[in-house]
Amino acid sequence: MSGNVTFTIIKPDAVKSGHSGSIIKMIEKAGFKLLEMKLVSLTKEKASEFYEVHKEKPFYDRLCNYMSSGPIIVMKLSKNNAIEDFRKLIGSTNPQDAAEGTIRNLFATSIEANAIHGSDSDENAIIESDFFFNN
Ligand code: IDP
Ligand code: MG
Repeated sequence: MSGNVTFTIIKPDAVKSGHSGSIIKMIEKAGFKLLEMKLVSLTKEKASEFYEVHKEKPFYDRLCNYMSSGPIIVMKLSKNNAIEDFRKLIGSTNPQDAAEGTIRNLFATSIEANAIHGSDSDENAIIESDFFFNN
């Protein structure tokens, strides 16, 4: 059982293609409450900072270019068992492996442009939401 808070990003591909409303609707329908929300654009530097844990990965540079390629919507959400339930709602990183009806299954176009981010631990949910909302 995880805690009550998670953090999410509707990524540039999903905002660009007009899927933000449908995604937010799915999030609310799944029982998550919006604690904070805003539309922002990341510089490549800010994107690199956010994804610093992946800096050794071969896809890091492309990922940072992609995440700074257009506006994103960041949200802090609450629900019991938030981390686990949200990861279930979004589906696997690679949309080809994402379960039927998950957000990535419906809206992701590739393993990189996969529509949405979800925190992977209680600790990271706080670090990631503070990155956008507490400074
Ligand atoms: P997650 O978002 O499901 O937690 P992570 O492994 O934390 O997946 O990767 C962070 C993000 O980096 C992914 O959501 C995706 O946008 C991108 N990414 C992950 N693996 C690859 C890859 O093999 N090629 C290109 N981009 C990737
Ligand atoms: Mg991750």
